[in-house]
Amino acid sequence: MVLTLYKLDASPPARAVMMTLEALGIRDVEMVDVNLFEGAQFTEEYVKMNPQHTIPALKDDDFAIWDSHAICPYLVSKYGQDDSLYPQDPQRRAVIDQRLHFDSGILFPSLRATVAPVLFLGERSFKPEGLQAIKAGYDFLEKFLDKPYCAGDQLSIADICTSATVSSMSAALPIDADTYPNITAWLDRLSKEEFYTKVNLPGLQQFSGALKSKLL
Ligand SMILES: N[C@@H](CCC(=O)N[C@@H](CS)C(=O)NCC(=O)O)C(=O)O
Repeated sequence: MVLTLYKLDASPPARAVMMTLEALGIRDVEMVDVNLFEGAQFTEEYVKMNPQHTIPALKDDDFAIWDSHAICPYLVSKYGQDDSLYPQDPQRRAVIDQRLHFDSGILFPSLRATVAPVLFLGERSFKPEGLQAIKAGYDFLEKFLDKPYCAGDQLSIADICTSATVSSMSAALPIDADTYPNITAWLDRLSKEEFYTKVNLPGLQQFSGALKSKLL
C-alpha cells in the first residue's frame, strides 16, 4: 500500500485524519501540504483527484477519498488492528455515525463560516451570528457529553473528529469551564492521549496563531 495524505496541519479535519493515523499506529504515509493560503487546492491535478477541492484527501494506491468523516472510518476499517475506534456493533456504530454527522453538518460548518472570512477574505473580526452558531454547537455537545466520550464510554473516531473541530472553535470563542464542564473535562481527558498532544496541539497552535494575526 502507498498512502498519501493531502493536508495542512492547521486544518481541523486534516488533524482529525492525522490523529486517527497516529492512534492506529500508521506511520508510513506520505504527507503533502496543500497551501490553501496560496489557492493550491485549485490546481488541475488536485481538483481532478478531489473535485470538491478540500483538504484532507487521502490516496491509497489508486483509490482517492476525501472528507475526514469518510477517511477516518475507512482507515479504521481497512488498517485498524481492531475495531475499537469504530466498532462493528450496529448500535455503537450508529451513535458514532450520528456524532460524525453532527461534526460534519453542524460544528465544522459553523467554524468554517466564522473563521474563513478572517483567514482568507480580509475580515478583521468575527461575525456575531458565527459566534452564535458556535455557541449553539457547544450547547448541543455539552448535552451529548454525559459520558466520558462523545459516543459513550469508549474513545472513538467521533472524539477524534469532534475534538479537532471543537478545540479550533475555542480559538474563536473560548470554552467557559463553568458553562461547559462536560466539554472542558472531555478536552482535558483527550489531552492525556498521545495522538492528541502530538498531532492536534501543534496544528491547533498554528491555526490559532494564523487567526490571531488577522484579527484587529
Ligand atoms: N467536511 C470536510 C471539510 C473540509 C474542509 O472544508 N476543509 C477546508 C480546510 S479546513 C478546505 O479544504 N478549504 C478549502 C476549500 O474548500 O477550497 C472534512 O471533514 O474533510
